[in-house]
Amino acid sequence: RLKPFPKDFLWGASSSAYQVEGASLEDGKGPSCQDVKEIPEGTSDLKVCADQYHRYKEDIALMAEMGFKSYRFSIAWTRILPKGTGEVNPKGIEYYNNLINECLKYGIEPIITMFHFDMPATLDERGSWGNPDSVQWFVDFARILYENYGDRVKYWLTINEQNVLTLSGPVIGTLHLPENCTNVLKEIYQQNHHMLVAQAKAMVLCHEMLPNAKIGPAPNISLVYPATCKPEDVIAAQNFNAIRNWLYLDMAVYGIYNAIVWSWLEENDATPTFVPGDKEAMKNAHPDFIGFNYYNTATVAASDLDAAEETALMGDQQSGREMAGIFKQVDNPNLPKTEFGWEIDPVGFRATTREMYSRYHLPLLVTENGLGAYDTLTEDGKVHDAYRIHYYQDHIRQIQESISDGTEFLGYNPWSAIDLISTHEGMVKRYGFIYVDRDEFDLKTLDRFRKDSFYWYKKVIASNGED
Ligand code: BGP
Repeated sequence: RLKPFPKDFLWGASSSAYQVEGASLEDGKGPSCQDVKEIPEGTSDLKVCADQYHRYKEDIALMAEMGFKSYRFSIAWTRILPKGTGEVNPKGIEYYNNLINECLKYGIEPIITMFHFDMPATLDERGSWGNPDSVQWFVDFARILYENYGDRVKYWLTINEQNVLTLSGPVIGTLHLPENCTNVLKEIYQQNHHMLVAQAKAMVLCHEMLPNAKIGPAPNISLVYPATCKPEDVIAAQNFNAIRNWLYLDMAVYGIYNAIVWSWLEENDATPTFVPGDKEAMKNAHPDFIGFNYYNTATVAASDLDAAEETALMGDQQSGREMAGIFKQVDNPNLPKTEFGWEIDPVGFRATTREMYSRYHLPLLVTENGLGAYDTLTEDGKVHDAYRIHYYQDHIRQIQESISDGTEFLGYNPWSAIDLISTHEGMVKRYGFIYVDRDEFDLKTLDRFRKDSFYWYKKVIASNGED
């Protein structure tokens, strides 16, 4: 009954510049908000990471050995523009030219994320996404990327996990609240609005400058389940689905604000301010596909908190979130968890993609999915990560189920190609097919080792998903 994967399916994996590259202030790179933020206690800083900046040739060769058809990576804004705007750094342009060419040498399609959590520190000081000028900063940066790489790069992603930034931005170190902020919700959704407009304008510009390129958003989309079939819980699930997921895709695809979110913002005096040109940009922007990250679903019940207790800003992606009267996140008793407490829900992957395809009718490109775990390197240089193989088997199977249900997929680029620094947990939480020999604070050799999942994924790709 299962349909095969499409012939040109983009099997690959993902990374982001600030988590994988290292060389954080080398060859003219300016600091980003990630370089100046307070590093969570007990975790590594971002100076060396997996050192991909110096070892990209070896890394791409290993990806080619696995048979990758694509590699999704991000461009560090401050490598290209050390101060965020103004002068271009030729060394930065050169690095990504080399990286792109290295991919193409092996027939690996580069998929470029333009913004992955690393706002230039100088622009951060000027208010980051809270500054209305941030729209133009981003569009100017996008133009430079299109001019320099557009002749070879076909797939573009705008902003990684804009929805996670909006829900938890300060936790990741990317969004900030101004001092003495009186309406947190309004401030955060104004920043979100700037990102939405910046994304829309970057999509329009991409289509103008590069008629053959394809561009899409890259939010983190996870279907929200009601905790029970109590109608109040169903309403709570619809609320969180709108706030967490559909706000971003309704805007990216249809250029409209989701009605449930908009009236919630209105009730809280928190609707964003539009400037002339915003509406037109939103209406004129049409993504070619939906890029999305998926780790797990969320489950919610009705919230009986009153507004006085409300926290507009949420914790990290996994912890119990509550918005007074709107929803309350609860554990799903049917789902196992990873060693780091993240629920594992492959069937929810199928459900999420069916829902997305039904709402938006655009091909889906998985830009992240994966299992963070404590891996161990044996003395003879092996990593036995059967748990990761099982995780991937289950999720890939559900993509095939979803394709058989009638959805359309462009590719699968899980997190991550190679071990890198996690957003909260440093180096101990590993995701890669390729092991990097370093500890949290001891850089050791930084040598690369093939995990068991490396050999397994190679077979999956060679058989186009049949393994
Ligand atoms: C996504 C981010 C990635 C990545 C991944 C895993 O939200 O886009 O940058 O880090 O999650 O998260 P973590 O590193 O916290 O385990």
